[in-house]
Amino acid sequence: MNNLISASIMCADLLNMQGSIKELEKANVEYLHIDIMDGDFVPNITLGFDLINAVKKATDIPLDIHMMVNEPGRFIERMNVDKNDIICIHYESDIHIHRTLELIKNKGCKAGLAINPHTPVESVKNLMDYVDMLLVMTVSPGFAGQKIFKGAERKVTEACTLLKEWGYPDTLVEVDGNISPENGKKMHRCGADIFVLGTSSLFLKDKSINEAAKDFKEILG
Ligand code: S6P
Ligand code: MG
Repeated sequence: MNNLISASIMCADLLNMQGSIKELEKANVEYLHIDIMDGDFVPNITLGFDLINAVKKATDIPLDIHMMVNEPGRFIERMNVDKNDIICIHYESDIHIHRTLELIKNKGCKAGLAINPHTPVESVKNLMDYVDMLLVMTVSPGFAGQKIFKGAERKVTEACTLLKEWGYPDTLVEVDGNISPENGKKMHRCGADIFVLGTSSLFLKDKSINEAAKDFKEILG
């Protein structure tokens, strides 16, 4: 169990991305979470590949790229990443998911696999040899500012238990969606390692990023 913060930059000040990244560096967040959406796999369109590559040049914070696109294998080559970065694809988005995970591993970075709230954890068992991080979505993907789904605690607990049972105790478990300090604490108790923070806890009107990140880590203990 870790307490790593992945800052969701679609929730940052998009007109001042450089300033936001500087603040996130000062706050010592462990990852920058970059949401890529195609308007097809999810009903929204957000950040793109040119932004990923520009952010990569601007900071040493590792990237945590969350691909919410159909057939993500088409885009893996477009991304400039290194061994500390994660490219995460959705189980539901690709018929040839094993081949796409291999493509990601061949780039030399870490491979992440995400599952939607309705996808059983058991579905990913045969893929875990190719996966460094399992992202358990705690909302349906597509938008910031949603409410955590009711089965989230049970599902994250199940994911952490099954990974150990299957022989993958070092595979990281990430949670994404409405991770407020209160929900973060619950997810931490369930065994999650990486916490995607957006409008619920890091990008707030009444607190700086630095203060919000510090408060979140303190709450996890
Ligand atoms: C949503 C996306 C997420 C959001 C994050 C926002 O589909 O994958 O990464 O950016 O959940 O956080 P919050 O606290 O607004 O839910
Ligand atoms: Mg995300």
